[in-house]
Amino acid sequence: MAEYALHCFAQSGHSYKAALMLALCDADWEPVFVDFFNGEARSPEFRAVNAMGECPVLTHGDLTMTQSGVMLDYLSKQFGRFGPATEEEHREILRWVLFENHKLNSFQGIYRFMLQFAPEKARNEDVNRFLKGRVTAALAVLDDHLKDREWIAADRATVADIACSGYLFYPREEYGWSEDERWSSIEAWQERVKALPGWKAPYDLMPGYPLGAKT
Ligand SMILES: N[C@@H](CCC(=O)N[C@@H](CS)C(=O)NCC(=O)O)C(=O)O
Repeated sequence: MAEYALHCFAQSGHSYKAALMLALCDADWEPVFVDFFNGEARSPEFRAVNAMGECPVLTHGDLTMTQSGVMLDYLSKQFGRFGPATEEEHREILRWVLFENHKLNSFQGIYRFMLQFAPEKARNEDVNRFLKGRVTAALAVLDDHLKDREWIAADRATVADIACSGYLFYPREEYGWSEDERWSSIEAWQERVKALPGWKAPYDLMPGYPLGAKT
């Protein structure tokens, strides 16, 4: 049995943040597949693990954690990696973790879900246009922030970079972006993230891709 277990599924960008952190820290961890698209996250068994009914869930010994930001904070302390060096950095990291959770990854996740996975009868062009607008606005904020800096919250990679990675390393096609919808500073930053030792793409870290596959 591995030291850390992460309840997750391949299409979950929120889970990817924790999975990526574990990979970058070279942790002894294993994914526990959650059959999200068949309703497992709504089952009483899963609610007993996470009353919020969300992935990811991280277990470490007797400890069970939910919310990716909490996991990143915990793991940064466990491994002494990607954390803040000063109180100011701590505030800056927290600022970006809150932003990604509320404005970036929340809308990116829902937008992609509506495009790729929602049942036909739930799909709605107006809703998609609204979601795309929210995602685009959040990406513009991040892109502008990265215009003249290498990393999001410090002079090196921190959990803010890992948190913002959530949905950004899924294939572009999944969002239906056209070729001219580009964010050059984000894309340059993505190359730096990819160069971190141990980096892997979401579908190489978590089970359930392609849809229907468990491993
Ligand atoms: N704020 C949470 C968001 C987690 C989240 O929304 N996870 C999705 C999967 S990617 C989920 O389980 N959604 C279920 C739902 O919203 O009912 C975090 O950062 O961990």
